[in-house]
Amino acid sequence: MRWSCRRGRGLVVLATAAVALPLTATLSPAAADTPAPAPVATPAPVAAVVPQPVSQQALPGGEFTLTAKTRIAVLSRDSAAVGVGTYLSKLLAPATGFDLQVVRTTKAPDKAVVLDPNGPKELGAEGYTVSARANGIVVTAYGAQGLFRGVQTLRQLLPAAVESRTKQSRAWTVASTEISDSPRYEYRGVMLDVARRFFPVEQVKRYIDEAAAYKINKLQLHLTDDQGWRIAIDALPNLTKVGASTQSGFTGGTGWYYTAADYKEIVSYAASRFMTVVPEIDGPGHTWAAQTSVPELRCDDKYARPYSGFDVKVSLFCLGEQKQMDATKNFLQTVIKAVAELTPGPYIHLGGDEVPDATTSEQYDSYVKTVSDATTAEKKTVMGWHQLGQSPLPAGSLLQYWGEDDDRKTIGTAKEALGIRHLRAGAAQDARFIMSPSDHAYLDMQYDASTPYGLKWSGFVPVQRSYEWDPATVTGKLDGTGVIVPAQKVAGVAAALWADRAYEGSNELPNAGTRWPAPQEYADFMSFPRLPAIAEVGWSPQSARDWNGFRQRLGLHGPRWTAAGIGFYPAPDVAWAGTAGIGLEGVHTLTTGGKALNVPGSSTASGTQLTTATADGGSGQKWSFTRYSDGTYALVNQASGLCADVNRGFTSAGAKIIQWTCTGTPNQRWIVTPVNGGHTITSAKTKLLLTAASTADGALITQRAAKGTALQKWTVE
Ligand code: TNX
Repeated sequence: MRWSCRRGRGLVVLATAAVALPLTATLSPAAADTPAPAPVATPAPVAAVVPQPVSQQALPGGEFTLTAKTRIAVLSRDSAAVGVGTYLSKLLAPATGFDLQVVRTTKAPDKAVVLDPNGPKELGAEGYTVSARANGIVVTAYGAQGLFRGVQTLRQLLPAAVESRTKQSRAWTVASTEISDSPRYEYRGVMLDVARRFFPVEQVKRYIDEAAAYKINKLQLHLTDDQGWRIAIDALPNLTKVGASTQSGFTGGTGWYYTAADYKEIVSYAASRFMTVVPEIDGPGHTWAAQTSVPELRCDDKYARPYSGFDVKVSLFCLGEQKQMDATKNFLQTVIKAVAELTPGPYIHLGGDEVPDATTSEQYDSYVKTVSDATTAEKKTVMGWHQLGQSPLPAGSLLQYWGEDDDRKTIGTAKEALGIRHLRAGAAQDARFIMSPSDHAYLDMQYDASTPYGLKWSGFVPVQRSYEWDPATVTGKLDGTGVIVPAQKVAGVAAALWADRAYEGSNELPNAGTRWPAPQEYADFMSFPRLPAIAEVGWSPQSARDWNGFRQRLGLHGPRWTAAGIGFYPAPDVAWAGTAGIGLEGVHTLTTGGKALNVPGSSTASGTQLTTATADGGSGQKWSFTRYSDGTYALVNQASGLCADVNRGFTSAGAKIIQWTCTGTPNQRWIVTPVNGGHTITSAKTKLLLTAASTADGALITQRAAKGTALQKWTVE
């Protein structure tokens, strides 16, 4: 007896289950202009596993309780399988405070967590079963990789607090359940744009862990672009001396690249999470950084000046002159050889996207031939953006499709988009494909108007959009017909976190006051909850996926991310569990500079300017946050019932913040953004920040341009 989710009428459908499971209610979407009520989620009947397993059955019977004495028993001498046991023990240690012993044995002991890699071959490399009963848990797979995937599921069967990095005093129980699972697609990737924004090794490792928890198994590193070259190549020291000295918005760096040792460390850390690193060396466009370092690549033979800007299509190698073609060939052979030697995985991604419009097809073809020859010479598989499909490719190449609905709409018409024609040309060469449609899988697209970072050229991508698509039909027309890439040629999916606009206020170019979050902070906010959504698109059978079930299962992961310290976006379309994931809905005290946001004298008069004052616990200092469907908040004072308001919607810096009858107009909508150790509170209308004049009692509140100062950082309690 199994339960499963089906598409249709938007309800979680429960088949006859062994125990009565509460049916989760469908929540109606909030009307656009009224504050959305705080979503109420029913507690999960069984643990909410993401990605959704192929089958999951709740069983009667008691719970298993993990204690300090529980052993992790690995039924194998295989070091990779034992390694998964050690990984699990270390994973559980911080929150439980247990140092669980890992034993190798041939017989499953009682009351243990048993890892058995000797399951049937039919499970495949990544399939597994989890059988949890009161007297023990058994994870079975065909090899270590499947065990690792099963361990990620087991982790989600434990209470959310297990993700905490500090010891939590509580019972560690797992309800009786039976799970059987294997992936839809072999390739489930995520790309980090370390070229536009350099991610230090530690932050890459952390991201690997976050992604591996959702069974992502490929990490594409976008290592080269106009704004930076990030991988050391011994024979070409300028690439890191000069080419790595810029990022989008930064100049003068000396260490913004991975040494060979750094890169190896990333590769081996990823491998320990059964994740393959796919290095990307982009060209023939996106190559300005290379041209700052190797003048022979340029028609004028001169070093290009380092570029730290925000544009695309700004560069091309000199393709046409024999002398430069020879230099380019040498360069590519050197680079590809060095990267191939450092990369145990089968793929090298050659980019191929966004060349300047004037590029001829002869130039493009000649580049693709040179670089793909260099790649196959190293016995690596050619991967590239779907534009690469326009040129002849080696057999078995893998193309990454990043088109959007607007391209798909042209399929079969007289004016097919160029991208669609390139896609067709790639499909005609029998290439396999990874699906990264920009309007579903690009993590740098803004969720909604409140998103402080990223772009929206492919439209807003709320969580629902990142979830509701099918890799098998995403290269067809919107009605699902006219599919260009046949289903059997779809190798998987990949999310892509571009980082050319990884700063606050990214709808405009940055200025001196712009806040640049740490790469990890940017990555967390843009990836969670969308990366888990894309992970499920790649893993779970299409028939087992439905948005209404997903938004409730996903909502139960908010507390996990909170416990793990992942700074996620509490997106309004997810049914967050309890209070943990629902953002800031509820009543809060706001403090800055040690003083509380205050209506002087708890006045109920409309037009009273807000101040900060010594905290007194009174209702004049209590603010109820009510979220609108666009992700902004109304801030309602609890003494007056009036809303925080930019006086008459003035757009000038220095305008007063007053209280006024709540109207829901943009000058009463506030974008509340987590910043290190606090929040900024930005007017949705004016994009200026709620700012206290000083730390004095009665300091006046106005709106000011973002300066990153302490009096613009609010603690929300
Ligand atoms: C397009 S689509 C790019 C990147 C940008 C990204 C920003 C593609 C393969 N390339 O160069 O960073 O848009 O959204």
